[in-house]
Amino acid sequence: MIDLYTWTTPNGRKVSILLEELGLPYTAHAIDISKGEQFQPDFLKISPNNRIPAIIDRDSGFHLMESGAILMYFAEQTRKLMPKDEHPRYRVIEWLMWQMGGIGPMLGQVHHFVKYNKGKAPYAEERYLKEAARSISQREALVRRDRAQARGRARLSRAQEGERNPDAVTREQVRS
Ligand SMILES: N[C@@H](CCC(=O)N[C@@H](CS)C(=O)NCC(=O)O)C(=O)O
Repeated sequence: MIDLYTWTTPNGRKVSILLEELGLPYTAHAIDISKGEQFQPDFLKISPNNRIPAIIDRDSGFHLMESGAILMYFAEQTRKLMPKDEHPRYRVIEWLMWQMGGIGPMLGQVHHFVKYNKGKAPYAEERYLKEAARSISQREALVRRDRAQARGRARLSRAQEGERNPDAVTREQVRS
């Protein structure tokens, strides 16, 4: 059984989505960060950086903070969503690092300066809006790259299958 300490924010939802996707049973505990519950001594024992999300894996007693580390922990534990082969595995890690260190924090800053800042900070608003927009268009380019690579791999494996078993694969299938 897993205890998930979380709140209704993007970093919290990342872990809920993963646990649902993997079908793992868990109990969610609300840590209301708008009321400062992230500073409660019991929560700080599992998340010393006073941030949600955090988990306790009750089977082993192991606790973990940082959404990216939690995603990797359950993906590796269940052997799902994390490929074993080196290159596809690092492609997954590349996307995860890009989310954790790139677009995630940028969108967080946009939210902070554009929505929550009571004053006005034109320099910060422009900087983070620009960087968030750049990251989103970069994402489109990365998706196109990964799709092209996946098509290339599929074409290669159809060609190899064609060599092994010429009757099974047509020339059109290999080219498509
Ligand atoms: N890098 C951390 C960031 C976590 C984070 O920023 N959590 C925010 C909510 S999304 C939080 O707990 N904020 C409470 C605070 O700043 O005191 C992760 O990915 O888990």
